This record gives sequence, C-alpha cells and structure tokens, in this order.
Amino acid sequence: MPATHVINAEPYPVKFELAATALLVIDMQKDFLEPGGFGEMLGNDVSLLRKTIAPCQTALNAARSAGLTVIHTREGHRADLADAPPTKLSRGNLATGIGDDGPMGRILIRGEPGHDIIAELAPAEGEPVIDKPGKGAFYETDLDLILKNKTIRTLIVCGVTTEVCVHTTVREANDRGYECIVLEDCVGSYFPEFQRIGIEMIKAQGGIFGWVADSKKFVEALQS
Ligand code: C5J
Repeated sequence: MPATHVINAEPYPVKFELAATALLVIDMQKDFLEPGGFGEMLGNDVSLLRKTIAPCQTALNAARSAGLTVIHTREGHRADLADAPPTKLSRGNLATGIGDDGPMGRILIRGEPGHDIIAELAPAEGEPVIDKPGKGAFYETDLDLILKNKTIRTLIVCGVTTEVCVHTTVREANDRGYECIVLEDCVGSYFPEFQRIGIEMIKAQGGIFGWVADSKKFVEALQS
C-alpha cells in the first residue's frame, strides 16, 4: 500500500502520496532575498521576503525526513545573456539590470554569488537544481521530464515571489496535470496585497490552480 497522507488545505483537504510528491522550492536566491540583488535593483524591500525563510526550512526539513523528492529552482541567465529575451533585459529601464555588475556579482547571472540559493536553504546532495531562464519553472527546463521520470503527481510549492515565479509555475504545473499545494507562509511577495490576492487566486473557484496550506499543516500531514 502506498503511504498516503491528507493535508488540511483550502478549499478542502487533499490526499497526497509520499512517493508521488515533490517539494518544489522556487528561486530562494540571494538575488531576490538579500540586499544588492535583482529584487532590490527593481526597487523592492527585500526584507519582506525574509519571513519565508524559517517556514521554508521547516517544510524542507520535514520533506527530507519523510524521504520526499526535493527540487530547487533558480532564475537566471547564461553569462553571454544569449538566453535572455531583449524585452526582459530592457524592462524597467534599470540603472543596474540583468547582467550588470552589482554587489553580489553580475545580476541574475548563473555562477555569480547573487544567483545562488541562500545558505539557509542550500540544496542537499542529490537534490536537483533547475536553472530556468523564465518565470515559470517548466519553460525551457527539464523539470517536467524529471517529475515524470520520478512519477511525481503532486507538488508542494514554496518560494518567491508569490505572484510572479510561484504563480507562473503553479499555472504551468496545473495545465500539465500536476496537483499543486502552495504553503502560504513559505511563499512571499514584495507587495502584501499581491501576497493576499495571489493566495486567494490559487484556491478560489474550488481550487482553480490548486490548494493552499501552510508549513504547520504540511508537517502535521506528514506526521498523521
Ligand atoms: C521575479 C521571481 N519576481 N522569482 N522573479 O522577478 O519571482
């Protein structure tokens, strides 16, 4: 019998099977969560995202202890920027934009210190890290292939930012037939109203994009 758990999510409780579930940690990178990165260059207060770190650690530890598949993503580009659409590069008329030198190296460039995942949530040995050029984790990556090969059907979703890369990825996953359970305290936005509405949009209309729970409910579900 496969190990099945029930999470007390909204809009209604939902079952997930351990062997068919992955924890997906989206873009918990220095470039978004630490001063001097892409997030700050866009004019944001990065401290607003930092409250997600402790709940993400709780979810990550619980997932690892339960033997769940854990997958991390990072948004970023090749050093030569060949994979960055010109529209993305020019957007915002930024003084310091993608590819420019910043305090943590070149902004949003693979291999630079700012592109790396924050130390608190560093990937463990063997956990896949998906480098994505877009907002969605399925766009031009091998995430779908990895999930299919592992026969994953349910994604427990953490990361930043709620209305951008988390939403885009959840929508992509939804259209590909995955069940998404977003942990509300593990996802964050620079805009409190976008956080609230972003969460509402996922669980509205009977769970149009999936379910919403939190790190505590996730731990309780794994222990039940
Ligand atoms: C953004 C992301 N916000 N990871 N990226 O540009 O959400």
